[in-house]
Amino acid sequence: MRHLALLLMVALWGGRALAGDFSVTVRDAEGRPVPDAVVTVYPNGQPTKGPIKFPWPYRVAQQNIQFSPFMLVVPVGAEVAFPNLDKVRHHVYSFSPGNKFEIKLYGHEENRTARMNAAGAVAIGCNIHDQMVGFIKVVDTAYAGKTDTNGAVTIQDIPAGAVVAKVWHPYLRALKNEKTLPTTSVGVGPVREAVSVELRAPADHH
Ligand SMILES: [Cu+2]
Repeated sequence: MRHLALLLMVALWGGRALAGDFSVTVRDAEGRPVPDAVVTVYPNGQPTKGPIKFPWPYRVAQQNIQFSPFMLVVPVGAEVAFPNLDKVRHHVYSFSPGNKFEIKLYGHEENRTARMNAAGAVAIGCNIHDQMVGFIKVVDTAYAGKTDTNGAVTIQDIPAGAVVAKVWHPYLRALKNEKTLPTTSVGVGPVREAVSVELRAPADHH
């Protein structure tokens, strides 16, 4: 029976690379879904060699005196656009190591960008509006995504085999706000994991 199952698997997957999906659900200590948690998966524990491209836009708009989205995942080297959709002026900056930048934005200027040079977390703020808070997670793996409003994310087509998987959230109570997930391998089928994290209250950044 085992041999038959294996033969069937080989037959089904013959001719294409073995890969699997990895779904993660993140909840806080009270069981509430945690959106905007970033899951990164490293096949064999290694960063991706060569260019990484995600299907979503590398863009953080300012709209209604807020950053939209609150959390953006981009690969190392990405040019991130910062369109100002408000009628007021914004002055967007980051002091995060490796990714410091500062841009003065006037209404509806669509073409201002900043390059994210280093993997890591980038906290962004506005010099004019203290309440504006956002984050860019710069990653060095092609297998990454952020949780939706249900706290769920699926990373697709990860090469089958050993992986190191991590979850990061700016308010996660852990070293570097990051936690390694128990999952250590993905296969030809889907792998699911539910993780519980402890969050601290957002920092008062005045
Ligand atoms: Cu502003």
